[in-house]
Amino acid sequence: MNIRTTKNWELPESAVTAESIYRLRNRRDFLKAAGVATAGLLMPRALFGATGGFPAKENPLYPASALKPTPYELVTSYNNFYEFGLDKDDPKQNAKNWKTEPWTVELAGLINNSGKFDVNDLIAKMGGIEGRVYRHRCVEAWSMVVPWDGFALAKLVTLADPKAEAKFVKFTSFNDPKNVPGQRQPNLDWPYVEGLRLDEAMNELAFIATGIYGKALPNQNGAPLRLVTPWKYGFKGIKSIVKIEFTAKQPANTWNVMAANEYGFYANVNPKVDHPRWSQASERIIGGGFAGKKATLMFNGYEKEVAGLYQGMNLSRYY
Ligand SMILES: Nc1nc2c(c(=O)[nH]1)N[C@H]1C(S)=C(S)[C@@H](COP(=O)(O)O)O[C@H]1N2
Ligand SMILES: [Mo]
Repeated sequence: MNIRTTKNWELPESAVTAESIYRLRNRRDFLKAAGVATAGLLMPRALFGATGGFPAKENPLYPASALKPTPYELVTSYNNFYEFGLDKDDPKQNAKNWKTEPWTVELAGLINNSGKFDVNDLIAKMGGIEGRVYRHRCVEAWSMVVPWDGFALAKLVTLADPKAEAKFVKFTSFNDPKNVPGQRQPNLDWPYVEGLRLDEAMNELAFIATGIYGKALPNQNGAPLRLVTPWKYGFKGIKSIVKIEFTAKQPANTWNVMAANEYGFYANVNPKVDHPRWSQASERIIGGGFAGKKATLMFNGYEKEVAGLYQGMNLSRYY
């Protein structure tokens, strides 16, 4: 983000697939895959709902009818994932053959139920997955709308069963420099880490995504599971999580370590608190063309759900 500017913040119109076309094609792919499966060939497990819980039922509180999702092609080709390169189209290319199955997530720290969980077992323990369409606002002043699949982070916190001393949740991404080219570069401190206050983690909006558009997360979007906190800037949404730890003290977060005057711990979307090098008052809508700009909303439009978490806090100081 403060390393260099991206060379292509917009893709050519030809790269955009209308959502209706996407849906049709997706259904056809699915039927084709199901046919192949009965023939006994090996297919990704997540396609069948045998694991992963697909297809997910849309949560009526966050429906696609309220926010128009950004086309699948853009959500999966315009990415920030510095482990796989600095340009927006690098992760799709460079993460293509990276192995994310099987995958284990460790629950640790100040909890009663610590241990290592296979991601598919974890999803089953969560009671499966649901669909939620959320706004996504990057600190770089662009935005998308993403139809996620996954489960409420609050459910995972409940499973972990925090002790009274636990006040924060720390998330850690994988460390795999052998297979991940960006981790052989010192662009950021690896592994990528993030954190939330425990009450933020318990908020109804905080979500662990395991899919988008009704199928498993592509690697470039943080397979097999990543955090989604739609009222915060995108960098809080740590990808490809291997460890979730409950702590008494506020954990470090990677972009804050990189440039503390530019990226805070809270990272709440706030049109009135500018980044030192650019305004946060408005945002470019990815896929919106030249006219695609809009005013940024307080807490990214989720004020009703989260404002109570920050009552009495100075949001310019705690940016
Ligand atoms: N591990 C890891 N997680 C990460 C990042 C990263 O570089 N590495 N980038 C963050 C940023 S800045 C954003 S905007 C979102 C982008 O998510 P998306 O590519 O699915 O839109 O992922 C976040 N999570
Ligand atoms: Mo971001």
